[in-house]
Amino acid sequence: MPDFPADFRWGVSTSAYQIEGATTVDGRGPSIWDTFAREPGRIVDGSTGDEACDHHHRYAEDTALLAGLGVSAYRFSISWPRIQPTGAGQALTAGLDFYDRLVDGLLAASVDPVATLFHWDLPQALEDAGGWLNRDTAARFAEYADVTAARLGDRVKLWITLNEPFIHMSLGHGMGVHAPGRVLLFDAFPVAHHQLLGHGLAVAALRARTASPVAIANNYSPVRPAGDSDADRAAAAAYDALHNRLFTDPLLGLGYPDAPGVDPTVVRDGDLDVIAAPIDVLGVNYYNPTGIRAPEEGSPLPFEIVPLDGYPRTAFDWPVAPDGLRELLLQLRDRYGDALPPIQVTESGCAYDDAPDADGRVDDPERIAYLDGHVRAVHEAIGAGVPVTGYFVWSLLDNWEWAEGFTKRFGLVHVDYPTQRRTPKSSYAWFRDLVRR
Ligand code: IFM
Repeated sequence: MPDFPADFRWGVSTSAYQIEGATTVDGRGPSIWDTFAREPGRIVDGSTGDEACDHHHRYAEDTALLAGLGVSAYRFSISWPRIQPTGAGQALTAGLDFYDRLVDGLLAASVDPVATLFHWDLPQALEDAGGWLNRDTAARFAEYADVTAARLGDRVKLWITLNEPFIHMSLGHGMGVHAPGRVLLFDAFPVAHHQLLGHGLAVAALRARTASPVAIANNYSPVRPAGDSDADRAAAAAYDALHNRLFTDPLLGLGYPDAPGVDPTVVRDGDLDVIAAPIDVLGVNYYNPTGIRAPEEGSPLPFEIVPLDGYPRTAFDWPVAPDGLRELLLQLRDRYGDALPPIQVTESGCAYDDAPDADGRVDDPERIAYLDGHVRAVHEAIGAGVPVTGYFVWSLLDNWEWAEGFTKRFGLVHVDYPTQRRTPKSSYAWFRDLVRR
């Protein structure tokens, strides 16, 4: 492996609903994922995040795993309904206490706490009032950012406002396969705008409470047209605008791109200035490129997603394409030039059907190959002049993978859910050695 700058940030990521469990302790309110997971047929194995990895009780053991890994940063998310059970009003001391203990434990282990404020677990009470379709949710989000940073702002080293607002809009509100399960197709645009407005308002709230840098974590997927026809290229451009530009152009001061569904009547005077408040870091979550062709006649979508041939595949059937990460990083630099802040790859990882062998060891050579390829792609992008300053593996632990329940394992650490026993996989040792070097 080639050398990285000495101050390069190596980390791992998780999110609250996927690992914490303890969904009814200390006054936590229900989130949209508690509700959605209980609806028959929503989650492939019928599970919920009620227990997940029981991290709320086992955070000290998990902090020891982070210390053993030697990472310089840990990206976790804060559960909004743990802090404000109905998404408004006074913060719950007990909810904040949990993150306070976690943050102090991380600092004692020399691991920088990186906190995401919204990783999809909206308080159910806000959803009942319209959720992200309701402009007021943006103001509520800023209030939550304020009360959270009032308690943790002196110790969190990087704040991330939203995780993957594109996925929350498209899977949660466009296609209905994630919470809250709405099927609005392109009428989901207000969800995009109100998340971005909430981000901008939260940036201001965070700036008032902390000197730590502020970021957003977007999901990106470089787009490959299936063929050379004008129709395929137009379809690829439409998908690219939706997935890769809708949540980045306005952040970097360019306003909304010409993407399907963009509705200027939702955007009020001054909103775009709020959204374009400078950020210190752009978080980039990358898993795979997307193949696109022109849609069949009569399709409600202006594109069709097609499998990309010629790549190995993960247990999620996602293509393993490290070249896509390099391409994406170069594309961001070429697209945004001087407006592009330093990038940290805030998620990168893969699911495989990892299981302990007869000796209890979990060997995951595919994950090592995956990570090796993606880390090298980052190195090449840095060599080409892209300002990348960090790389976080998704994920520390096998965890509750949303609509896939417990069926997809992304961790460097295997979790046996019935016993909650943690077993570091061979990729954990590989990543530890990389970080040490
Ligand atoms: O598990 C998710 C995470 O919550 C958001 N980014 C993608 C991961 C893998 O699907």
